[in-house]
Amino acid sequence: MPKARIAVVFGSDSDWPVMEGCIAQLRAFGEAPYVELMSAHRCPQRVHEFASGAAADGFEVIIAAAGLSAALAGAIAAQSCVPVIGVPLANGPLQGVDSLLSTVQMPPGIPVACVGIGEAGARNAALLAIRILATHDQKLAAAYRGFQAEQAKSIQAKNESLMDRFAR
Ligand code: RP5
Repeated sequence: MPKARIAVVFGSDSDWPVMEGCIAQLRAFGEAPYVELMSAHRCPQRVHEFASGAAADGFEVIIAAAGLSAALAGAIAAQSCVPVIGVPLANGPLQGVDSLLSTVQMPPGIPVACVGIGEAGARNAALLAIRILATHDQKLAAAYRGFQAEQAKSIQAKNESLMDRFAR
């Protein structure tokens, strides 16, 4: 089995219903990610081990998702040179605004690429990871162009149907 190039980590099993979509999107491009539950606050030692070994372990992109006071993406970025995509999750009374700000407001010198809150963000994180790998993987780049063409076709079809109903 080829080694995973992408790692998807998240803070709790309660994050799974959203992160399932991220993993499905990666698999749609033939990428089988490494997946692990880890928490910056609840198991910081494991996060340290994972982040400090991530480059040597062959990971090219890390997707890190968490809710509430979301420190996971930042904690990993602080201890690794692998690009980190943070996914803020809406797992609390502030509906993800807390995790969005925690993930996106990194201090200078520790970059995290933060996507939007929740399901759309989780899916975009997968697509961004694919784009990063596609910079040096021609097959993946071609698959991504196919995905974009399909997306454009679907919008065109929806527009046609709208025109049929309202504008013609
Ligand atoms: C965060 O706290 C997790 O990422 C999760 O979104 C949130 C709640 O975790 P649980 O209490 O459901 O385990 O660290």
